[in-house]
Amino acid sequence: MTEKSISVSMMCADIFSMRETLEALTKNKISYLHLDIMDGEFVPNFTLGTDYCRLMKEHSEIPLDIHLMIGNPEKKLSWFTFGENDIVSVHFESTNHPYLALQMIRERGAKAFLAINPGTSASVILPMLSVLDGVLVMTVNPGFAGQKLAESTLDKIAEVRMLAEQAGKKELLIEVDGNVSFENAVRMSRKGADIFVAGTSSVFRKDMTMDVAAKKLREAIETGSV
Ligand code: S6P
Ligand code: MG
Repeated sequence: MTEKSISVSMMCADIFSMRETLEALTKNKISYLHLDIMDGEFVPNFTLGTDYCRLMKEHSEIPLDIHLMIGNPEKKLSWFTFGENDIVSVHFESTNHPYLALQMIRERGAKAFLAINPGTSASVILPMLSVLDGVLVMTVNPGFAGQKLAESTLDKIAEVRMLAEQAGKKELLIEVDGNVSFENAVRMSRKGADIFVAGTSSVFRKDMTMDVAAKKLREAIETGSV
């Protein structure tokens, strides 16, 4: 089985204490920095951008996990700093050319993930399995932090896992993004998720320190209980 890992949602981090946050994330052995890129069209919000990616690459050793919520990402990939060991996700719903976008990500040595919205069926991954390293199952509507879990997405995690195994692609990674609380992480882990995006529901909670929250989340995903 693949080792389970945590990717922290940087749009939830306090920009005024970024240096301390990056040190704390390294100390807590966080696997990825999840960078939400929005264009105000594909989703109704703006968040992080190209300079933010570049700066994170310059100031942290932690691999990037770039989540592109932008229209026609294949036309804009060259704007972003990423390479080997990084993950880049493009949305199935954001382009007529998801296959091409995934190929372009892999050509740069990064891991290509297909992101699917709560209303998109798991089966859309099938024609793209050969150019995919992972699937990002959105467990809330993309656009905002602090939302409530879309319950139907839990079974979709298991469906993605089943489809990949049936196709002989056991190594396919499944990432979950949205309301990954300690309790929901347990449920997602049991359904077969590998990478957990940690935002205001866990690592950036106001009522506990990052050290405590990261430890609790890791226990939840590894042991399957809270
Ligand atoms: C939402 C975005 C996510 C959020 C994350 C926040 O569009 O893709 O990555 O930042 O879900 O986490 P939480 O725990 O506040 O839902
Ligand atoms: Mg995201």
